[in-house]
Amino acid sequence: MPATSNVGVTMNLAESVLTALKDHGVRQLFGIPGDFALPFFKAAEQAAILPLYTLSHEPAVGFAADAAARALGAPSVAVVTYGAGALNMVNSIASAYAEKSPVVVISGAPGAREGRAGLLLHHQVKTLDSQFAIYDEITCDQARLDDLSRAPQQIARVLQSCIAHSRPVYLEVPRDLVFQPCERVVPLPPPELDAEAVGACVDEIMSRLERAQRPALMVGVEVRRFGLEGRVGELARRLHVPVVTSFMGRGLLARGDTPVVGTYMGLAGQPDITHLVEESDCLLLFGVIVSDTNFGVSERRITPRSAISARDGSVSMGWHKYHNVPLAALVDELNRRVAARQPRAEGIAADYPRGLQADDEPIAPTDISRAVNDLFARHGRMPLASDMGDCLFTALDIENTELVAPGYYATMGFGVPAGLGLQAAMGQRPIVLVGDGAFQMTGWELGNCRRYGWDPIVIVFNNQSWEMLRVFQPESGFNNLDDWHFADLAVPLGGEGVRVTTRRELGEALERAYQRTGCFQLIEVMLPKGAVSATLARFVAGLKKTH
Ligand code: TPW
Ligand code: MG
Repeated sequence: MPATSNVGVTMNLAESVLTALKDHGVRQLFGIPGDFALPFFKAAEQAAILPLYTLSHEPAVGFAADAAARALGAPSVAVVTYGAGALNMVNSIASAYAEKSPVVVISGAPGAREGRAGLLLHHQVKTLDSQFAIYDEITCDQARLDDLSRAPQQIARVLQSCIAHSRPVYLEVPRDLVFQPCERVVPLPPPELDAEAVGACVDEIMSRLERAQRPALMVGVEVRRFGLEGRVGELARRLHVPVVTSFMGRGLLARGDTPVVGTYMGLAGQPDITHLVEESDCLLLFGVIVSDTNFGVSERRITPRSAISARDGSVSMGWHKYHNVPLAALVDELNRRVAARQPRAEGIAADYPRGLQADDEPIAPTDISRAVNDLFARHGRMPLASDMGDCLFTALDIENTELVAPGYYATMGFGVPAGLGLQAAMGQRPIVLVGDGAFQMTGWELGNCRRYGWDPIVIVFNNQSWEMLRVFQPESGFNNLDDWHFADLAVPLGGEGVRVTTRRELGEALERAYQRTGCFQLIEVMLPKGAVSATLARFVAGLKKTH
């Protein structure tokens, strides 16, 4: 190490990491400590550079950080201990990777000398590198901060990758270096643009658009991840094209003034929206993850001949590809070339159920969307966090509002912790939609609301069943679940709960939950067996056909 490298040092390694995180847009930390991470947690608490929220189980830590990152369009952090902690979080980070959410994983690790002692350490799997290798597979950049002179550059590189790719990254912090002196991280400039590639690509898009009779724009998750909603909305108005979201992109542009026709769901969706997309002769796909859940249910699929797909830093058009054209650069150049025009009146509009009957009939999933739409009409929209299961398909029948959901990777257990992450990040009260099966996985995390003052409204779809699986395979008895009486758990966990079985009770419970702030409100909605949303039934039928 050159003798001068630490001149002017005023911080330790943990402070260097935390300051860099803040400089890169991070607003909070979620975590669970363990002995390998105790020094880092101590440093984080002492330095108070970012607020720290501890939860109960690592999958929830990953989901909460993921949701916060999605909501803010900026990296968010999950801090865990080595082995048992970090490996417990693998599924959540895999999900964030698949769905392009910029989560920074910070794991404590054995100290530099501990590894050399020749003894097996607790929490060690095969070798001391096993965890790094596992995380290599589910993050886009990694570093082990075991050399204080290199650490600042490594941190800068890893955080730049996190933002540039909008994917998770991994930092391993040896516990004996946490309080060692380290220089401040100097953020790297964004990667350089190839202006010629962008120009050529936009030339070709413009000439295709000029020839097109029925252009359309589908927006996907990257539009939010790269903070482009305003600029893409502006472009849609200039181009005069109708805008739909992908399944994963549901909730995009909800904050702006560009009208969104609805969400493309192929066979499972509203037919006029499906036709608008599939009959387009110039379909712009901006940041859309091409997956079976986004496209597998399509009637005719989307053909490369008519689609222009911009994602992962490149643009595919017809059968060729422009590399090095990030979505932001593409949108900016298009906005520069297209003159402003009046917004287009599309004639198609998503049809959301409204007007819940206050009667004694049993509740169907659509009644839940009806009740939420009515609530929004009375009091304004709220952000939503949804789990996987019929609750997600029901969410599609709720007005276009901020939504975080695992629409592509489709992991269960996301809903409740994501709701906590949303509230921590946005400071706004969310509604959580979650099935009984998923609530069994991570519902306990609600017990963390009281000490942080979070007060989400949680709607549990209790059909005493893994109902989505039953739709796939009706003959199997293992999809029956027991009745756990979730509403009765609310008080001991620090909230309030009510079980509802009729539409009147549902409407009243939701209004009451809205009025009662300051602690979480759990509404356990009892659904008759077999009552599924029409969208789920069509979605599963569509997926089954493609298998
Ligand atoms: C972590 C597989 C997909 S949907 C489903 C399972 C088990 C049933 C969900 O039951 P729930 O909702 O929550 O009661 P509903 O509406 O269907 O009744 N493990 C994980 N993720 C997934 N996706 C599964 C298993 C699955
Ligand atoms: Mg269920």
